[in-house]
Amino acid sequence: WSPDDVTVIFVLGGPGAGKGTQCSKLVADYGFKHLSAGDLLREEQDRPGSEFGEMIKTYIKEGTIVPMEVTVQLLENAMKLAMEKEKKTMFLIDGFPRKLDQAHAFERSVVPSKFTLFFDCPEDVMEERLINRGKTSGRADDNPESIRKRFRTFVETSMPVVHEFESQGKVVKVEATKGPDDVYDEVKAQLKERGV
Ligand code: UP5
Ligand code: MG
Repeated sequence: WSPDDVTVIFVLGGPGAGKGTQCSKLVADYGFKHLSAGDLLREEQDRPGSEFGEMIKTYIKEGTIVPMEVTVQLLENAMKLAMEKEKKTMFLIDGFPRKLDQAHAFERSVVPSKFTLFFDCPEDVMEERLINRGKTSGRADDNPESIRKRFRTFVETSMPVVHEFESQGKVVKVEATKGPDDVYDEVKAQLKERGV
């Protein structure tokens, strides 16, 4: 496949900002293929025989970033599969890139992003959402200690990615504090402005 034939939109925002929620809505209305890096890593972690399972488990619990080779490969495989089997060309890459090295590697070796949809949300709001979800999610990182670590990684490691894309004029920022439908209305308006 050729990079000219695919459109990639990165979806970033802090833990619990609502990336997954908004991506599901976008899939229903626009036919994007939604690929969550976190979901792909959790699947790989649980895949019998995976040589990375234990490592991924540790990184996720500690809220740190899994070495990029693993994540980029999982994303690339999933993209190829979606192109071949589902004839998809439009991708929402959710929760990635969250470190500068990943951003550079992906845009160099896979495809440059069209832009980044960035969900801006205060920590206290995100924390409440995650604690709530933790009651039923079964996610190993939805506990107060892991949440604190995820917030720290987001500020220290992932925000520099957002700032770099911002300096290239490639960030579409959406305020993510209101309810899911209000946030989505703004997403749709912003995408329209960008010709999507
Ligand atoms: N909710 C959502 N929107 C709401 C709204 N507007 N109003 C009220 N409630 C709202 O939402 C979270 C919760 O809030 C849900 O209960 C939802 O109903 C509610 P969700 O849409 O799931 O938010 P999201 O931003 O997707 O939160 P998530 O927890 O998935 O974000 P993370 O970025 O922390 O998780 P992710 O799965 O992307 O990554 C997990 C870990 O994987 C990372 O910490 C890291 O260790 C690892 N990772 C890597 O190492 N490398 C990568 O490239 C990616 C991940
Ligand atoms: Mg998510």
